[in-house]
Amino acid sequence: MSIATILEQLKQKNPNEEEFHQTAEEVLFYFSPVLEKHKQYQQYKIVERMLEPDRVISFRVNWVDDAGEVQVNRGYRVQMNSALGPYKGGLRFSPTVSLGEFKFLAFEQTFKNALTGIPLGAGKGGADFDPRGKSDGEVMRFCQAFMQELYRHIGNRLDVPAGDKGVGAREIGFLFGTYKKLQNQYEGVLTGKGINWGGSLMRTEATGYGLVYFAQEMLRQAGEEVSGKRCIVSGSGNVSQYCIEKLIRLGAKVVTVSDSSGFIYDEKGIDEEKLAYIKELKNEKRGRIEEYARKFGAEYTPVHQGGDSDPLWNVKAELAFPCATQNEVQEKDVQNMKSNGVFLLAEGANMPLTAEATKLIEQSDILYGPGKAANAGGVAVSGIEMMQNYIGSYWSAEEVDSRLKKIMCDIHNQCLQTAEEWGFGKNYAAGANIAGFIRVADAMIAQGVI
Ligand code: NDP
Ligand code: 2IT
Repeated sequence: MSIATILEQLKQKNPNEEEFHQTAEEVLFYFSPVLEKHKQYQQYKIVERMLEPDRVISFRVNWVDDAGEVQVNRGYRVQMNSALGPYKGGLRFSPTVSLGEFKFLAFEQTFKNALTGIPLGAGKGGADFDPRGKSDGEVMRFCQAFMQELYRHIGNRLDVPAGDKGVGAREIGFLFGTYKKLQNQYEGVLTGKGINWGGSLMRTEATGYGLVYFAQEMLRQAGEEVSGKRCIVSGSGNVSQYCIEKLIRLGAKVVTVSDSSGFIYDEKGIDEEKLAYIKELKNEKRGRIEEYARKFGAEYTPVHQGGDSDPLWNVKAELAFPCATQNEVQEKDVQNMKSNGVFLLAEGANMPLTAEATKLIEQSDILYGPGKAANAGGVAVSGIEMMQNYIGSYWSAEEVDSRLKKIMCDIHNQCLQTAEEWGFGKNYAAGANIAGFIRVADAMIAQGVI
């Protein structure tokens, strides 16, 4: 079956899952030469099978809020592919989530996890729960109720969730505590755990640091370096905070940071003291980024929904790191970045570029690091956390950081080598998708039609 027919059938079979269609279209675009050369991938219907999750779990989550009112939410876990290892991928809590969003994220995760070289399958899940504005007690009760159902579907060698948007250290703690209570067993089961109860050093930093290590490799290819560059970063959560930290430590100047309400432009640059304030504001006080402007005298621009561009991406810079959410960068934003001299964009978020923005950036001379490669450091250190849980022994921050660096460097090289091998020049997206695909496809063929 041709790629076009596969995509057509996917849309018919899964209506209203636009983000899943978007990622499938972007990924499958590169597969024609691979399917042409390796007929067994067609014979065994590998692409069609990869697009159909092994299992989708959807469940009701009931909990009681601080006012004593019963709340009803919906939880999900998409167990996408287990050819390479146990299902692995984060949990997202956000009021707007849908099944299509989890399928897009789980599909991306399949290729990303394969690229890490660690034996990890792929999954993703979460709930239509908004942690913003909730008390710690409400978040705890929600996490307990969510895990009361999820616990029967996950396990150390079965499915190992972690954090994602809206799920950080606090939520992982409540989820882990509930799992342990229900199973009466102390096992790894989630990653991103606290460092004195089974977590790995450097997991908190891993996605953001890994993103910058990946960008460093891209820059090295172009005879450039991070030091001295002006950078624009979106988001102010886990990925952004540690992306900014690593950029600052490598001598770059970061001039933006944002949240879902608006963005900060700080011409003087974010330094370590300002970053410590951002961490406290977002991780402890759970406040709005606008407060940064009042504290440090920077410019704040509230978000305008529905426009064809975001002024954050029109701030003059050389390096861009979208680290908030999907489809946050539109075609016009890429045009603005080009005119402003941005010459590298590496994705901390999953699919932060719209389909049109992705097409445009791939035709431009901006170096483009796709999320499934550039943000793989998080899941890579999750894999390293799982290894430590299995062996019951823990490694130093230096050890984990050096493994992370090596993995990001290996992913970078795989992308370039694979792109070149398949006639896509220096296209990192082509390399990432094809390299990840071949690894999963070969394992699926070896394991039979199951
Ligand atoms: P967090 O919840 O820690 O932070 C998300 C940030 O993005 C917050 O600043 C949030 O603002 C902002 N944001 C959320 N929704 C929107 C929106 N619709 N428009 C603008 N800004 C928004 O999540 P993470 O940092 O963990 O995740 C960020 C991205 O990185 C996601 O795409 C995630 O899938 C991806 N990712 C995460 C990994 C990880 O290890 N955590 C690994 C690989 C990828 P507010 O405070 O207002 O909510
Ligand atoms: O998108 C991602 O790679 C993550 N949210 C991290 C997944 C993980 O299992 O650490």
